[in-house]
Amino acid sequence: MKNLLMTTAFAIALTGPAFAAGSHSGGHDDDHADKHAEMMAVGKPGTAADVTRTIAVTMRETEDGDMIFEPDSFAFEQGETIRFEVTNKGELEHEFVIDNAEGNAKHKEMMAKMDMEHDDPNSVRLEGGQSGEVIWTFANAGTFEFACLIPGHYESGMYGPIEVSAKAEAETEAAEVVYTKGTVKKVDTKGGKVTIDHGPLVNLDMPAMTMVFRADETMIGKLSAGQSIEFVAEPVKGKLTVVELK
Ligand SMILES: [Cu+2]
Repeated sequence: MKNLLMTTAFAIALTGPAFAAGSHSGGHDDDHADKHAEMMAVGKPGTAADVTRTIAVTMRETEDGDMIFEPDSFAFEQGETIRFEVTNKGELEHEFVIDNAEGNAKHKEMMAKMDMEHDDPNSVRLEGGQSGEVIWTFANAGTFEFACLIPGHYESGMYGPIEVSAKAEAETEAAEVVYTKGTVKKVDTKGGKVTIDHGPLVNLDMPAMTMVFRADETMIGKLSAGQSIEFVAEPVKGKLTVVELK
């Protein structure tokens, strides 16, 4: 009995770290613990509810003997969940597999030895005329690859790059608007301009100074000389413009 218990404890101890190590390819939070086992460098299986874009993908042979995907490349932003609606418009069987280049190369080697039929969430295999789909979340930034790994097909042209760009940091910064303190020096209602003696403009990386800003009619109406304000300025059509006021 004691032995059995120890064995179980040992097994659990082993499973824990092994599981964690295998899943943390991107250093992500544990919000989908159950999906962690399926996390790959290229991302993880997505759910229909999270789909941000649907993309039609065609697989077919060409008259000059090539085999192609249309489109032949993809560009996504980190975090996007894509529904690939894949149609085999060819006569031969084809598959659509997403992975990184190394993963595809490894799989291709294995398939050259023995035709394996994948049924992983990152792939769909279709007979000529069939349609199917793959829903995938591109959780990590990087360069990945989609391919058909049926022997000979990759070499005939069935692969292309998937570029996943890192989530723009500006986006997160924009979420928390930083107001700058200032004093209105002059208001030019006709010209749509306001002169403000202001503190540092953090979002524009500008030091404190007195500067002329553009402002639309509504904004101008709220401003008068001598007034102490807190405002946000942004370039609008190349001109620094007061866009927020409190
Ligand atoms: Cu193919």
